[in-house]
Amino acid sequence: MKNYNITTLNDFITLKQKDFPYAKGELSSLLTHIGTAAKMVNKKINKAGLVDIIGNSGSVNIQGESQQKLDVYADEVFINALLTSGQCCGVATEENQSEIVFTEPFAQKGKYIVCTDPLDGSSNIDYNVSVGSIFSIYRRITPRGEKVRNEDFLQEGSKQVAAGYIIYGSSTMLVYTTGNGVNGFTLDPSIGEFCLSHPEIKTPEDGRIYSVNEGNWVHFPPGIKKYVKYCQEKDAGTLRPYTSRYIGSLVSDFHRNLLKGGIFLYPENETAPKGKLRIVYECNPIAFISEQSGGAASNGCERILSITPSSLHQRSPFYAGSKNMVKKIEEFLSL
Ligand code: P6P
Repeated sequence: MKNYNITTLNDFITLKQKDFPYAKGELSSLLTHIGTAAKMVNKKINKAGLVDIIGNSGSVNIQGESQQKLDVYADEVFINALLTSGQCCGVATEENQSEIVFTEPFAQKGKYIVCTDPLDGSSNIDYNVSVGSIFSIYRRITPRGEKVRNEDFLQEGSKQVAAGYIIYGSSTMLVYTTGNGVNGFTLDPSIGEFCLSHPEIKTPEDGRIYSVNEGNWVHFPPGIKKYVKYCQEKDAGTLRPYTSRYIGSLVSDFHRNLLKGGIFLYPENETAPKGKLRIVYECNPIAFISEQSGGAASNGCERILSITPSSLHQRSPFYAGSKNMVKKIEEFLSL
């Protein structure tokens, strides 16, 4: 008898809920709704180019970046799914200046807040380059039943209860952690389910890939210039010279390195003096995944998850991936 044992995302979420004796299914319900939103966004992305959904929407987000139509769509889909779950009392997203405060009484009772980049790398969509959605979940710190407040979204990254991303690539995958390891699910379009395909992902402690936009070379800090040169030198005793791989889409670059081993770098530079990536909905969730898979994530001198952000869209230099490669960057930056 052929073994058809498929573990869907919802099966897995329910199964893993048993790891938390006090769990009442609230986080499970929230994660399930995120999975549904991911399927809806995936459906639209797969049609991009065939229907009038690519291109920019003519509006700009709070970053001053022109919003792609899919950015706006993804933002609306995730916000609506989080509201509908009844477990989330508010959302911080890349597309909105301030946090979205849910005013519906059922939502204000929600135990969790979510920070999300609903469609990261969206400038790549028109050229059919993989993009992703990123999410980060915290328990609220303000009393349930009240309106969520800004401080709920500015917690230290180590307080995350769950984090994950969806990568809309050659296949669509959802990768997430609740603090007990990292698991990956691949969408089977024929049954419309995310199915467990990458159980207990462990990232190699060393890798042969470095991912950085070398076009910013002139602006790199001296320690990063030295590290990139170090990656390119031949050294029989190590894996060097490394291979350079950079897609310009955080989720895609990080996901490849997570599975194969490698390091992603986004240093500060002249155009982005504090770095480009945002702590709350890019660095923290990716850092949580990285650490939970045995990797590391740093701003060059401290653990990303130890930072307490002071604003929703605060940026940071960001180095994430194989543990020994992150350590090496910190060494070069300390010289
Ligand atoms: P650059 C996409 O716009 C993004 O936010 C990340 O997905 C990606 O890693 C980075 O910016 C790419 O930035 O400056 O190299 O184009």
